Amino acid sequence: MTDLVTFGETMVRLSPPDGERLETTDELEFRAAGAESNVAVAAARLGADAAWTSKLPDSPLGRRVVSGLRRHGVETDVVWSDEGRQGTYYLEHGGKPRGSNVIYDRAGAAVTTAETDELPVERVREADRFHTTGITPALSETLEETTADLLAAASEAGTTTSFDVNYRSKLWSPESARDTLESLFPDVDLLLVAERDAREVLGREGDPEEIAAGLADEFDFETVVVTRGEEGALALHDGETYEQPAIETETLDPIGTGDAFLGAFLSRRIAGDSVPTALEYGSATAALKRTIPGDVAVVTREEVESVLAEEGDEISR
Ligand code: KDG
Repeated sequence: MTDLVTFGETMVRLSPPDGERLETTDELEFRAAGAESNVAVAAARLGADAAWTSKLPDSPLGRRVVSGLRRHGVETDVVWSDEGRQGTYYLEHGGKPRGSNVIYDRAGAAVTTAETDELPVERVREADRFHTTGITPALSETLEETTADLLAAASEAGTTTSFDVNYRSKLWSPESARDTLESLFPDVDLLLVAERDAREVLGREGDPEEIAAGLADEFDFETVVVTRGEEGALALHDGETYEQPAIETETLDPIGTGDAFLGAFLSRRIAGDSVPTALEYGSATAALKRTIPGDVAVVTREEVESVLAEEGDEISR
């Protein structure tokens, strides 16, 4: 049995060196990145038996995505396609007052045609956990259906499902996102949502505790995690609320922070730890991720635990 199966698109990320503009750069750094595989990487690196499933073009770029994930210990269960392309995104790193700029070039990606019956549904049904995000159903009508089918299959089989809202304004409007996401929520056990998305996409009001309670009541989630950037995170689980402060970090690359947090959180829940312990691991892994270029948390469990030990020392001093 696989501990965790994640499903979504993994793109090639191309970025000019820090400060350089896309318009004039002569160099592009090459990485593989996708919210769901980022989660699998963090979980695998921290000890979970994690797999990622998707559809990729049978091309050097598709194979590069797979080798990029395997090197972190993620098992890949991929449908290889002769049609469709490798999704790509360009990232121009910014600094104040110029923010980072993301340009998607992912239309027509092979994954957008991924249908349920070509994917490893049995594996999802047999896994301990299944994870996907709000990016996947935004990519095509086919993927909207496939995401719904996989969540339903997992839920029916007793696989614990997690879902990160991960709203991307370059893919859809808040209104269509809300409609689609709310239709998926009945098959989700653990919802992770950034406080801003909860307000601006899901139309929630009140403080983070009220947001989590409102969502848990309406959709019967077992766990709701509200992430709050520098304010940390809050989790509501089985009626109990837990708060986790963020750990101070020097940010080199913030992309993938939420995925690192969730991958670490899931790895500890899979190992049988409590929600507050899983939140601590999530927070330490998220802080470490921000010091590492690229979308994935290239960390070890020892590093995460040493961050937690230092935090413990700070608190008791
Ligand atoms: O959460 C980080 C992701 O946004 C990044 O890795 C790229 O998957 C990605 C996307 O669709 O934006």
